[in-house]
Amino acid sequence: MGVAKGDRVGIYMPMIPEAAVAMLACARIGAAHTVVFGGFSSEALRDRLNDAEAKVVITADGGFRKDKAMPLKPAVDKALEGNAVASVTNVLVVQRTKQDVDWTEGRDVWWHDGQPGASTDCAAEPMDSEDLLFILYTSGTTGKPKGVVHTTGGYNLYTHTTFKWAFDIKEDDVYWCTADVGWITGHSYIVYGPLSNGATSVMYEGAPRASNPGCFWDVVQKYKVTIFYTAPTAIRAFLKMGDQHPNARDLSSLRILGTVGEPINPEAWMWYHRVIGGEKCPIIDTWWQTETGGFMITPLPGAVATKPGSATKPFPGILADIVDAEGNPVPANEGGYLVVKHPWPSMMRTVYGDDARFRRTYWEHIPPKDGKYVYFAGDGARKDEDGYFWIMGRTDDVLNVSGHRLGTMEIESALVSHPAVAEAAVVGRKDDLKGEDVFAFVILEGTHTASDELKAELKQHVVKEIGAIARPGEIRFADGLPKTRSGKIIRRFLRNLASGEELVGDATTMEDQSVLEKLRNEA
Ligand code: 7RM
Repeated sequence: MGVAKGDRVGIYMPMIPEAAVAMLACARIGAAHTVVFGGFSSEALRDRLNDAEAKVVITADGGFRKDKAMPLKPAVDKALEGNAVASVTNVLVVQRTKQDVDWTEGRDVWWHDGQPGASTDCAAEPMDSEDLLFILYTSGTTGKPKGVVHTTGGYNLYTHTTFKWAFDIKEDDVYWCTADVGWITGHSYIVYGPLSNGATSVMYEGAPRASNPGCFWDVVQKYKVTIFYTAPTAIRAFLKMGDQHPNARDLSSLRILGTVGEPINPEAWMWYHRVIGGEKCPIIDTWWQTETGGFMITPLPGAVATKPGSATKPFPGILADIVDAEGNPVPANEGGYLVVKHPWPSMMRTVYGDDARFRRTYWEHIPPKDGKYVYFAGDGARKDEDGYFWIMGRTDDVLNVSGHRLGTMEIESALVSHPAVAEAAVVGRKDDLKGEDVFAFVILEGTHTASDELKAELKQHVVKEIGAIARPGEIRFADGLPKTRSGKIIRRFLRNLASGEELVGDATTMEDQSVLEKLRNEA
């Protein structure tokens, strides 16, 4: 298809081995992949393909998701409709579900038609260590996702080393990470880290669900998984489903457990340790980000004593600290901003096509000290008297729903793109299962009236614009939003209202005091 070094390739696939094959095929010929999570909508896919100016899209007819065959190819067709992504010349399609698909002659190619006759030899393209390896889009504080840029040498070095040390990988281990390849965890700890170590790795196209509450434990038993890496939201879901499911399986092969994506509550940690790990497996709570490429704060199993709920200490070579808004280190047990004070191999290099945004977002939030800039992660945290890090969550307008990052602005722009919506403000509300749930305050355009039907329609609209992961759990119609005199929405109050708490803080800076009363009465 003429893809060469420096080109970009979009990947929109289910969790099948061909997804990893596609990523590594790009890497081998020097093309950058940009994987878009299969749960994202055609609109979200179109924006990312356009931003990356992808030349080819690799997809599948569909994939299996929670007992259903979910179509993927139609979303690609829709994203590309009317030449909406002018850079795309071809679509390569893996047959997975055998669903009917529309076909654009000359553009679309079946994987199984393209493969026969192709040479099995393909020399690796020589790359500079700083050449682009991939772009992965992630949510930030504006409506437009950031294309996080990772490069060849540093990223591979760091994912290789962190995987080797934090999972203590051995020749006969069977490792399983339950993430999707559409997220950074799938990139670093399903594809690059494990495979560069020659690890035996399980890839699973499935998700915990009520219809099959033992599915994960069946996989562990069947393949004698020794190292298991998942997210707190999944652990909480299993905890709720009951001990009988894991107890009915042989999980004795497990020796190390890991978690990632959000802070793990001590209750879930203890359950994971007791019921899944049989009280014999160390748990590595790994704090890191799309931007950091690999683990930043994590215990090394057996070497660093754990505390339930703490990611413990920085990985060797990582200089992390907690500082105040001026960049001064804060005393033990005081909350502050989590920063990294020294470069590391797999740090993101820039926001694709937007160096200014890279500088602004990560390097200018905390002022430099003695001319030294620090990397600001967007998280709040504290360090205890033993130097252990406790991550407290995002300090910016980023939500963490079931371990998935979503920008409040992204969801707000999706809502406002509906003709009935004049203004929207989105906040997170604490949720036992998902960690956080999307709560939207919506002001309607004059001619539209509030109704349950409209609420349902708006939720569906967000699903269409972004994807099911962004569907608001609750929408509340409002006449006005709490704003400062300069017009900034006071999100703190909205968060209080969403969770039914008392308002915290000073309301006197508000322009219109009656707004809050009204919002409270709506509940
Ligand atoms: C790997 C990943 C990053 C954000 C990050 C945090 C949160 C991730 C942990 C965590 C507490 C953890 N990349 N986060 N891991 N919070 N403890 N072990 O999730 O780019 O999608 O999200 O996730 O807020 O900034 S991500």
